[in-house]
Amino acid sequence: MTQTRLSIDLPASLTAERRGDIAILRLSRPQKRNALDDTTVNGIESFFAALPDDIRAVVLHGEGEHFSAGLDLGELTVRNTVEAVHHSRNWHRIFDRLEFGKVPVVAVLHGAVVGGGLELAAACHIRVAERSAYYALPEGSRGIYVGGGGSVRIPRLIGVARMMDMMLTGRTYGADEGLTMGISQYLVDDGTGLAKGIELAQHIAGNTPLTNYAVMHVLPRIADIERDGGYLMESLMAAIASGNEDAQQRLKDFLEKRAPKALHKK
Ligand code: 1HE
Repeated sequence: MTQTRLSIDLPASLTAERRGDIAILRLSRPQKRNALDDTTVNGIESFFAALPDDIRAVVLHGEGEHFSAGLDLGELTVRNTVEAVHHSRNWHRIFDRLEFGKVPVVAVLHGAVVGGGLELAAACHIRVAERSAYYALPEGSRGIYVGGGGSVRIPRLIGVARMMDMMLTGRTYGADEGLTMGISQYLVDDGTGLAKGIELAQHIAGNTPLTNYAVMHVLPRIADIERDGGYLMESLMAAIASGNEDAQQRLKDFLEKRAPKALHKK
C-alpha cells in the first residue's frame, strides 16, 4: 500500500502518514522517550481536527524504545495550581476528541506505557501490545496524580483495585499480564506491533462508517447508563444501522453467499 505524507501541520514531535484509507500517527520524540509536552498533546488535537474525511481508521504508535514516558515532567515544575487544572482539562478535551472522534484509533504499545502514556493509550479503541510493553502509574511516587482522564478510563479496563495498587505501590504490569487484565486486546512479538495495528485498522476501515460510529459512541455510553435506557438506545441504534443502504447490501451479499462467514481462525 502506498505511503504518503498527510498534509497536516504538526509539531516536530509528531509525524503522520497515510496508507490508503488509514492514517498513522507517530509520537516522534524518542530522545525524551515520547514524553507528552503541551506542544505534542495540542498537536494530537490538530491531527484529529484536520483528519481528511476519507480516512477510516487511525493507528497511533511511538518512535524509539518506548511508546510514551507520560507527562513531560519538566513542564510540570513551572505550573501553579490553577494552570495545572487547566492543563489537565486540556488533556481531557483532547483525549475525548480522540475517543469520541470520527474514526476508531488502534494504539500500538511497546516499552514504557506509563503515566500519561497509559492514559493516552486508554483513550484509544483497540490496544495492541508488543512483548516489551509494560504499564506503570508513577504519579503515586512522584507526588502527583493522573490528569489525562486516567481515573475515568483505566478502572474501566482493569478495575479500581488494580489502579489503586499501581498508584500506591508503584506496581508495574508486563505485556502478558496487561493482556489478561484487559489493558491490551492483542499481544504480539516485538517489532510486529505496527503491522498488526495496520492489519486491524484495515479491517475496521472495511466496516460501515455507521457501525464504527455506533461502536465508538453508543456502546461506551450504554455501558455508563442504566439498563432500560441502554436497551432503548441499543434498539434505536440497531434500527438505524440495519436500515442503512450499506448494511442492506452487506446482508444481501451474505444471503447470496458473497460475504465472508464469521469463522474462528486459529
Ligand atoms: C523525560 C520523561 C518525562 C524521560 N518527562 N522528560 N512519567 C514518569 O514518571 C516516567 C519518567 N521516565 C522514566 O522513568 C524513564 O525515562 C523511562 C523508564 C521511561 C525510560 O528510561 P530510559 O533509561 O530509557 O531513558 P532516560 O535516560 O530516563 O530518559 C531519556 C531522556 O528523556 C532524559 O532526558 P535527557 O535530557 O537527560 O536526555 C529524561 O529526562 C527524559 N525523560 N521521561 C520529561 N516523563 C496528565 S497527567 C499525567 C501524569 C504523568 O504522566 S506522571 C508520569 C510521568
